[in-house]
Amino acid sequence: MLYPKLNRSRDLIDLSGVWNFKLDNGCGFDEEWQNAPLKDSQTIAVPASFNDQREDPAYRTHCGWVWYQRTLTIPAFLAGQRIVLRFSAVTHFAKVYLNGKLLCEHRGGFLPFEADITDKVECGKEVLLTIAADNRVDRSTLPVGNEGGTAFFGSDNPGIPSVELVKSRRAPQNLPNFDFFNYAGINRPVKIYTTPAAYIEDITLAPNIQGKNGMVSYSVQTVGEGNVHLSIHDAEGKEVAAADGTSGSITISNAHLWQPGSPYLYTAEVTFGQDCYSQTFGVRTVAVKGTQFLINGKPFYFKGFGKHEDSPFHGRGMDICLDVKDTSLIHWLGANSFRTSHYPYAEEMYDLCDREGIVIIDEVPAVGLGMGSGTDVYQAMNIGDYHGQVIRDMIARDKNHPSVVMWSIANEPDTENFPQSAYDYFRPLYELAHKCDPQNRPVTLVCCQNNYTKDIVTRTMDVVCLNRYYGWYNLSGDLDAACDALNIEMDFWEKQGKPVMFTEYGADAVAGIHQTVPEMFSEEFQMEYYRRLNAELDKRKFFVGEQVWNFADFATVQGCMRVDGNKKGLFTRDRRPKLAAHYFRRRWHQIPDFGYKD
Ligand code: BDP
Repeated sequence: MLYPKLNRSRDLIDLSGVWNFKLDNGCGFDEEWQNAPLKDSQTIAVPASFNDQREDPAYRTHCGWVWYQRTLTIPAFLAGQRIVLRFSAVTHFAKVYLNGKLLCEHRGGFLPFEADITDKVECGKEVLLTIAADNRVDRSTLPVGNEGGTAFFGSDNPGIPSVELVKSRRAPQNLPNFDFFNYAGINRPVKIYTTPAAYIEDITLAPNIQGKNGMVSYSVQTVGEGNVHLSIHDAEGKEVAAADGTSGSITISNAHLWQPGSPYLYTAEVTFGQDCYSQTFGVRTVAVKGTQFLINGKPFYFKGFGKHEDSPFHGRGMDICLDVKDTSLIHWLGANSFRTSHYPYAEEMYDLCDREGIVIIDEVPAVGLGMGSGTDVYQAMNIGDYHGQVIRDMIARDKNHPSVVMWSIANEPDTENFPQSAYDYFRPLYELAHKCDPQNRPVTLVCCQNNYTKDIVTRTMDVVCLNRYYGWYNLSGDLDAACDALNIEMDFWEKQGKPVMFTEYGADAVAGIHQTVPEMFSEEFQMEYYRRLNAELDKRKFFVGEQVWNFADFATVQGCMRVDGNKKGLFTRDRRPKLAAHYFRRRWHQIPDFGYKD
């Protein structure tokens, strides 16, 4: 799916701003709120999560539908163009109405969807746009909610009659089976774009390297009559290759490669009849060979983190200034990568990373699948087809980004209690991800700390990605024991003959708590934890990356294990460095992107 752009054949209207908003207490659809201006509405910023924008506690605890509304007029001079309404993400389920009529629906809160409104609007005439968004998470959504149970890190001791009774009487609640606040609403931009009647629908570019040249397979999907012309421009705007036709292969002589730290971008200028579109791409390859992760044929070492889209006031709302700031901090640290834990991020971040030379592990919102449920979720939940659809949609959206080097098809599913069920569930999804990707990038699944000897899924991935909390959730505070246990597990992985990396490891540190003798929750302990574990990881040749948990402190659901959110950040939520950030800055500037373990 193409990102909406303004160019000589396409107009672009951004609907960001202050909209009307109302929480639905259960009667919105009966009263048909979509038909008329919302009564007693409140103002709300779009894009942004609604949850932290007002002091009403219901904005944090609401469970169900919310309504957004505004009027708009498509300019009269756009008559004759094809007009498309596009949502970059509405969390988690959306119904879109134009003048009260249902235009489209979309399931899933982290990927774009759009609707052709050419025949639904009269240019020059005002229309009423209403979006109903549902923030509920349950066993049919990704991420997964734990209806009837408790939220992640919530706790209710079973068997206490008063507690059980109150729970059964309580109004439905969102009980996320994941450790980040369930920020919802119109989290990403809403835009209108136009194209000529015959238009370019999609562009796919798959680069390869042959000697000094770049070989780019391309295909252009079009609708209507016309001829496709493709012209490749270098970073200075000079044409370096050209071709005609909807698909083929094109050679760039003496190609500049895209690589972390040195992000050279080419642009494919595609024309089709009256339409045109510029798609940037990089010439680079990604492969797994033995225990190495290769970018452009060279062994790459991941230095970075799991992140979240999370910030004060905006919640999970797209914040381009924050994205730029975060990429600056990534460079400041000497890091080179992050994982889009635990959902695909806003498209703008991938563009930025293409330009900044930062590597991304791109993850679907499949988090919370089964952990702690005690039942075989793979049999009980009918979610596999939808999970597959989300993988398809994410790859369709992000396939051209050189920054994306690996797909993650889940975070911490239950792979231990029902190993065969888990394998039967994930194997087809793993194969699907490979099949959908024109660049055939490595595919992984991020595994929870578990009995790794029973887990038969993680070891079948292209890269073994481990979340490990030795010294924190296990062997708490005892770093000697943590290092011992880590080494025992690493001996196991060494025998599997795969590249292994940490996609999470970490310790909470409350900024400002200092100790001469480091204990848990102090900044010193967090730093010491990393220093001790890294010393062990450095001894392992097959170990290809350290992604810490987390880049910055972030908001979570309330719970007795969380004090004002998750405090495992190297930075505070407002991006002030903790001691561990300074430690990693010293460490990572000394670790090269390539050839660290040679
Ligand atoms: C892992 C999860 C991550 C949590 C983290 C933690 O993948 O989402 O935030 O642990 O507990 O279980 O800090």
